[in-house]
Amino acid sequence: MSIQTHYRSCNLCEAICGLEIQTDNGSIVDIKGDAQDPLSRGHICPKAFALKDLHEDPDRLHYPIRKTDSGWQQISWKDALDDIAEKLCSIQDKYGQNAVGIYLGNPNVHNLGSMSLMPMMIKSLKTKNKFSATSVDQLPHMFASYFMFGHQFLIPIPDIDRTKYMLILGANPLVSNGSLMTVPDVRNRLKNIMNKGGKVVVIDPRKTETARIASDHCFIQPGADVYFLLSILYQIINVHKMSPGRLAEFTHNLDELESIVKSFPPEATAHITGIDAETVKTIAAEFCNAESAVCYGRTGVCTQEFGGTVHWLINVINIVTGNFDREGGAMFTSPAVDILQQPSSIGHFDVWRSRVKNLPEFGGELPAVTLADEILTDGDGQIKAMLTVAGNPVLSVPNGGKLDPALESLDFMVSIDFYVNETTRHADIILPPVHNLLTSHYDLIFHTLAVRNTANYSKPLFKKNPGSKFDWEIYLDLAYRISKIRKRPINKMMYYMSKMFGPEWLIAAGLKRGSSKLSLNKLKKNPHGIDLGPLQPSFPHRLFTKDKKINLLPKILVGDLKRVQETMANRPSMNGKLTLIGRRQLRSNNSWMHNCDSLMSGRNRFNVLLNHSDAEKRQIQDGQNVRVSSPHFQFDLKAKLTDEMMPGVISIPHGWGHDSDGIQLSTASAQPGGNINNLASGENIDLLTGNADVHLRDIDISLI
Ligand SMILES: Nc1nc2c(c(=O)[nH]1)N[C@H]1C(S)=C(S)[C@@H](COP(=O)(O)OP(=O)(O)OC[C@H]3O[C@@H](n4cnc5c(=O)[nH]c(N)nc54)[C@H](O)[C@@H]3O)O[C@H]1N2
Ligand SMILES: Nc1nc2c(c(=O)[nH]1)N[C@H]1C(S)=C(S)[C@@H](COP(=O)(O)OP(=O)(O)OC[C@H]3O[C@@H](n4cnc5c(=O)[nH]c(N)nc54)[C@H](O)[C@@H]3O)O[C@H]1N2
Ligand code: SF4
Ligand SMILES: [Mo]
Repeated sequence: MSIQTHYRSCNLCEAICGLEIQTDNGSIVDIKGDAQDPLSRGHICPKAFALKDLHEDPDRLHYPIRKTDSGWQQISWKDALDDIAEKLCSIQDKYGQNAVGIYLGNPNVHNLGSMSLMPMMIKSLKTKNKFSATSVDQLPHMFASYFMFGHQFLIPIPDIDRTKYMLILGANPLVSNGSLMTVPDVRNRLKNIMNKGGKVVVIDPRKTETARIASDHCFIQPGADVYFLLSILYQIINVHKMSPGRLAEFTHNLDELESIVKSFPPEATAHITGIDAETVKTIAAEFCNAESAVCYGRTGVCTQEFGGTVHWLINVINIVTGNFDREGGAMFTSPAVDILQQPSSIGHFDVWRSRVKNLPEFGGELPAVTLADEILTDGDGQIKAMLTVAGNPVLSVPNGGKLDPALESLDFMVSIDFYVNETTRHADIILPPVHNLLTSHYDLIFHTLAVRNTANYSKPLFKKNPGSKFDWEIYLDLAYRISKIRKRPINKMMYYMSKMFGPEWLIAAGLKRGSSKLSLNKLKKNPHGIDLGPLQPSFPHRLFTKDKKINLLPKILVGDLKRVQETMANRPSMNGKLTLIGRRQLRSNNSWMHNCDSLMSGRNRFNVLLNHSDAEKRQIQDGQNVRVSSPHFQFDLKAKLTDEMMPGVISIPHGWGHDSDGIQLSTASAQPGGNINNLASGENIDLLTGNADVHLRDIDISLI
């Protein structure tokens, strides 16, 4: 035995937990939490151990494959890359630049190579048809930050370790391990708020794992958060008075708020939200009276009809109560490598629109819900070829049922992914990079979104085989080939330095420019990571607005209240239908990691949660097989009766539906489930931001 111990941060989810991994001669023997990691303090979840399954998975791809009449065939990297560059360019020559579409999936934001060097490849294609998981996820946060603080990534983070009152809407950090709030060990961090005499209040149509440990929980009608928040704000302004403190000096339009909220007293919104006026008044009072407080919302309040406006209101509540940019409130990180300093990262909105549905771009991306339209609708600018990187939009975007055949109809498709999944199976060529443990890692994104400033560099656990490639090598190789065909100059310094040193030289340069003055060498010598302390007040200096002031009432956001009011007056009746919301599970990661034995073993967790009263009306009993249907699709699964669901609302996890041939489902214990995004029409979006609204309001459920 020659056991070696390695330390690295896990980059499967946003918590970036420190791992202590033991290997013996190339095999992983043990994975546990690194107790000395200053952020995660030894915490891990079951997915960390599944890194071993990922490493050993016989279904994971190791070399490029091409689809042929007799199935997938291995090809050389050179042939694959030459062919892809040539095909993408010739399709653009024939049909125009925008004929190549791009979809970027979630794991890219967890991947150093993608965050630093993928832009070279993307830019070389010069297409406006770019899509990503952002518009099925956090776009509303970015939208609100862009318009209020002048930068799409200047995202407020709850100062969870010091707050006395945390109001959580549409997030379940106990299962997700936190999002746009890198917060490993969140269970203990939340418990600490309560142990210190503070409160945690959860607003969610489901009494979630987080709600169960919180001080209080209120059910809310899916999509009604905007009304709840307007009523909270009404109370703050009319009863408790605004107390922005030092923020008043650099916040525009504070005095105009009162007229904006005047039509939303708690009595006027209770029938829509399902939260009675007294409860709203109590929450507003508690929030205002707490020594410090923070309101935080996440995917449940992003992927809905008014996601953008909800996130604006959350910021407004934190600002006008003085719980912004101060201890215990919503704060901002000072990351050792500050991606916000790149001028190109600031963002933009509505510089161009999608061809078919005329939807605005944000930050250079169009709403993912309209990707299928852009492929299927004939005409100038139609997408004829696709490049997907680390994504599975067939399962993750409403409506997957339309996207699936759409991808099959393309002239050419290439996917960069180490699995054949429901999306990549449509590709002509799949390029697999090496997986997480074989790469070095510095988390450019999640240090920027963390509840504490830390910095952590991870060395690769194993050396990759000479015949395999890092993600960033694939990006550089494709960018080089495409630029050569196009006779366009490539950024030589970026290309050659990166070819030679990988993305690490960019991290070294970023650290040097950063305020903490760390060096890559120092990080390498500190494998547990370096603590840079709690979040510090940084406004107005950190603001990116030209006048260094907070734009409290951006016209575009205030303007959306018209839609809010119209919808309030014309809520459609449910006609006996149910509303379907999604749910995440600890042993699952969106649509992937379902091939990991250690996660999939045990009972089948793919079920529909419904309230006893809804079950009784339909004569459904616990554990029975039921059919869930919408006008677009249906599938069968087991019913679990529970009072954790709000009456009229049911919950099914997303990311499932692995029922096609030849995909990553060799594991005997794997649970195929059904694709909830197939139930969607793909028409539901937040009209302001273009983010997907994943709530489905036309759902039937019946015994089979
Ligand atoms: N109904 C409903 N739909 C949702 C959601 C919901 O709550 N409800 N949530 C949405 C959210 S928040 C998100 S983020 C999206 C996720 O949606 P996507 O990003 O489209 O899908 P993932 O399941 O994350 O896709 C992961 C793919 O990336 C590959 N992969 C993993 N790591 C790497 C890597 O390092 N390099 C490469 N090249 N490939 C890699 C995996 O093999 C897998 O095929 O789903 C969204 N869809
Ligand atoms: N184990 C695990 N961890 C993950 C992931 C995973 O798939 N598995 N995915 C990762 C990704 S990509 C992301 S983006 C994060 C997401 O992180 P979170 O946002 O914390 O995750 P969710 O569990 O989707 O929490 C959303 C909550 O919103 C509630 N909700 C739904 N609709 C509404 C509504 O209209 N109003 C309100 N108030 N609540 C609503 C749901 O019931 C749910 O409890 O998690 C990340 N972490
Ligand atoms: S919580 Fe996230 S980062 Fe931590 S071990 Fe689990 S998957 Fe990895
Ligand atoms: Mo996400």
